[in-house]
Amino acid sequence: MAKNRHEELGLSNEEVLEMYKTMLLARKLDERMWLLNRAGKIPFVISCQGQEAAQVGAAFALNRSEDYIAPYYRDMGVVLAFGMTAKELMLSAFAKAEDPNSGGRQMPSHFGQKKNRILTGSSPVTTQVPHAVGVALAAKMEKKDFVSFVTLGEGSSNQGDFHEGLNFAGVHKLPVITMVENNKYAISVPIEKQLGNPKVSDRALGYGMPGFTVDGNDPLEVYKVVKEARDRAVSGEGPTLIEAVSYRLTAHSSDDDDRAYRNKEEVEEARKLDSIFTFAVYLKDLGILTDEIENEFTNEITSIVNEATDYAEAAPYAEPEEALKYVYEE
Ligand SMILES: Cc1ncc(C[n+]2csc(CCOP(=O)(O)OP(=O)(O)O)c2C)c(N)n1
Ligand SMILES: [Mg+2]
Repeated sequence: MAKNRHEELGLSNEEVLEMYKTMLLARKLDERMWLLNRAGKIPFVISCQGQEAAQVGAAFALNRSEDYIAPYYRDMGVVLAFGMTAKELMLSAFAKAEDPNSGGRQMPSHFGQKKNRILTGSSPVTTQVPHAVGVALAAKMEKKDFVSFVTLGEGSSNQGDFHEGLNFAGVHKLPVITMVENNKYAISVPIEKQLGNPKVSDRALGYGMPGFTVDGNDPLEVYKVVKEARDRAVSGEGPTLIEAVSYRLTAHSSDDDDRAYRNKEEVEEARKLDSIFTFAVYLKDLGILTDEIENEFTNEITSIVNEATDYAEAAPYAEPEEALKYVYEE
């Protein structure tokens, strides 16, 4: 019998099943988006595949009705856990008027949804870091109990915004949790050509905050470290830097061909650690994920993905006259 690790973290069987279901929904939506892209129906995909465990593990450790998040483009698992729906994500993929992220104005995966406290992001990577730090400053000034959570890739952690944001957060002891999703590539550039010190979390020392590197394929490990970071943040102990290590299982985006810079064997090796598979094994070994529940999840998710696709495909585009709406004051 496998060791029950979630009980020690205060997570119920229902909660871990919900985590798994959210990871699976992210994966299945992402897979559908690739098919739609290859069928010429949606213009662009940038995947969460390989990072769902880190995303969902982290999101479940936050207060999903009070905390603010500044996600990056791969964070489908984070935004689903924070209340964005499959239908809303598909509306964005199809760039339809009803897309709550930007009404079809931004590229897909540029998440933003006020009602779920999801900060809108820009295309230049890492700009979300100072934004999230600003939200944490607001929490401190207004003496509120929420925290701000921001994610980025390991390649993006070399941008100036990372240093500026984290140093400011360290100086002012702000309630912000920064999670670097280290998937070992920045487009075609492998990790050894990106980072002088391969351990991103070591940089925390320079900013005066704790830093941790965790297995990004293990949602429970990520949950634990984010939960502890949140506890410190709300008790006034300031920010935390977390690095969740996994692997990018797809090409960088639907416009990239990763066969040009990495071999199939490397990807196949990484697939063995894919959390969609390994977390299911954990839950099955404990008898929590039964065949019956697994079938139920598969059927439910298939119909959610189908309905979201059909709805978004049939939905109208924005009127041309709307193009400049929100750009200038009206
Ligand atoms: C400031 C800036 N420079 C370059 C780009 C082009 N670009 C988009 S994603 C990306 C790679 C980012 O890699 P990483 O931070 O590791 O994130 P990953 O895509 O691997 O999740 C680059 C260079 C950009 N969007 N913004
Ligand atoms: Mg990367």
